Amino acid sequence: MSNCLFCRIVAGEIPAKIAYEDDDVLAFHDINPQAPLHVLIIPRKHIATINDLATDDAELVGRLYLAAKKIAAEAGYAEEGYRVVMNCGADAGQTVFHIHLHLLAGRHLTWPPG
Ligand code: DGP
Repeated sequence: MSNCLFCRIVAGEIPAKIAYEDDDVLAFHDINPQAPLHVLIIPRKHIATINDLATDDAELVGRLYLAAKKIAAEAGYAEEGYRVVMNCGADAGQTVFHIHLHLLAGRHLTWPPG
């Protein structure tokens, strides 16, 4: 989708600091990091929200989590811990409508989130 910010990052039209990539998944550092490590993990394919997921996307979503695990481990946070979260919709704070996992690590994260 040409008007989707994250599709434009996938297309290389907007620069991003890449943390991980494969044929189907792209991960890049958040422009406004909320923790020492804050990476967004997205499918290359445009899916607007969790509400738009299809059964066939199940493996793809699993691969987003495997990418999060890999990035966290390579950054040295496997033992200390990290948070992986996906916002869905305006009330949850979703501002970019292309699904993305937030991977946050490197500080004590409180719960519940605000
Ligand atoms: P959410 O609020 O869950 O939709 O998260 C969207 C995130 O995207 C937010 O943490 C800031 C980040 N973001 C917005 N625009 C850009 C951008 O142009 N580049 C990068 N790297 N991150 C962005």
